[in-house]
Amino acid sequence: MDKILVTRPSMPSYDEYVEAIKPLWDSQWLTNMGIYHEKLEVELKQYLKVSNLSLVVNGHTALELAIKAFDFPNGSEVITTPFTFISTTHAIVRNGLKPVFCDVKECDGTINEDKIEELITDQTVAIVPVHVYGNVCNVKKIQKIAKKYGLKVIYDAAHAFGVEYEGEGIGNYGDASVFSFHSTKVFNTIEGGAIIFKDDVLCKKIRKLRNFGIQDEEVVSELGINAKMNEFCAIMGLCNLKHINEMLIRRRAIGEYYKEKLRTVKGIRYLEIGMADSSNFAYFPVVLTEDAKISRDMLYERLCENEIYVRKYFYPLTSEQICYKGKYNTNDISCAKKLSVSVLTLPMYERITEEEVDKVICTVKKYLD
Ligand code: T4K
Repeated sequence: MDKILVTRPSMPSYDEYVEAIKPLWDSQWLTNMGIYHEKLEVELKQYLKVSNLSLVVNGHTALELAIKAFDFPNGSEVITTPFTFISTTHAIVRNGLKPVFCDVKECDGTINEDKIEELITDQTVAIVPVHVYGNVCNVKKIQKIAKKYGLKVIYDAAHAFGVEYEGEGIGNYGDASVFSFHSTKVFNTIEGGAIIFKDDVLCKKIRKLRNFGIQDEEVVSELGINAKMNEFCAIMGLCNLKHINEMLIRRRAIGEYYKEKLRTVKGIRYLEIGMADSSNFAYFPVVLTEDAKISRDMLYERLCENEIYVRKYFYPLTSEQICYKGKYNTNDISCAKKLSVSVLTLPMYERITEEEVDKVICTVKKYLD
């Protein structure tokens, strides 16, 4: 058996992809909002149940541009979570803004909505929560707070592809939501991302921002960048989207199998899915509790020795990374700290075999039981 990685990309068959990209050779139209790019935007809008969607080159750029579109004054404060991939914090800082780290909830890893208000100052302009692992934040309460204080909400929905709340696509929440379509995500375009805005004016603006700020052949009205998705990536997305429902069903089956087989193991707990109607099983995080026989780091090492390359998503907290440590606020983020030293994400992707899942389960049991 080969080594088992935390994830592998979802891919169509080789023949399906090759067949799909053939027309590109004849058309010689490879990027700059080609027909496949436009088709993918239409199909994703339908699938994600959102009224607008702008594709970009990756999830990070999606978040950075979404924040940029609001033109917040330099140095303004943005309340966010440290329990996330570094991209979330980088996107805030790279926009010249100051991250204010808020604690998360132990039950699901999302921002603790009851701790947001105490962090608001007259410098606060926005909240950037993360639907971490596809677990949905308390979107209702966050909206209420934002309305009360006149703040913008930009959701990092990188993990939340296909997730809904009360039957509505999760991308509809906040003033903006961004998705990642990186190879390691539930749905991928190799590299890619998307931005959804509530406001039509911002939606038009983002379309310029992703293309150097170009308005027309002779007019540049924004300080934009090149964030355009190319046609090869768009076609990968179109192929993957055809199979997305089977992929999600398979992920669910693996997740449920893990839970069933690990049910009796002492020392692990699962995160709740927050406000989500159901999980997309983007990741399979397990949290080691105090009665676990060995520590998270020891289990990580034992699994690696057995060629099972799980990951400590998300450790260290972004606020603890060298580039940020000691630079920003010192709020109480004890739940985030605790979670980040006790979580492990087990291998989860639709092509993992039963034999491989059984090997992961047996190995976890061997060290925890
Ligand atoms: N916000 C959040 C909350 C995010 O989690 C992310 C990205 C973003 C924003 C930014 O979105 P993007 O700009 O990336 O679209 C991976 C992903 O690269 C990253 O997209 C993701 N979050 C993060 C959580 O995970 P690494 O550094 O852990 O990736 P890497 O290369 O170690 O790969 C992980 C596993 O996947 C390995 O076991 C190998 C396997 N793999 C990876 C690739 C790229 C494959 O089998 N095939 C592949 O092509 O960041």
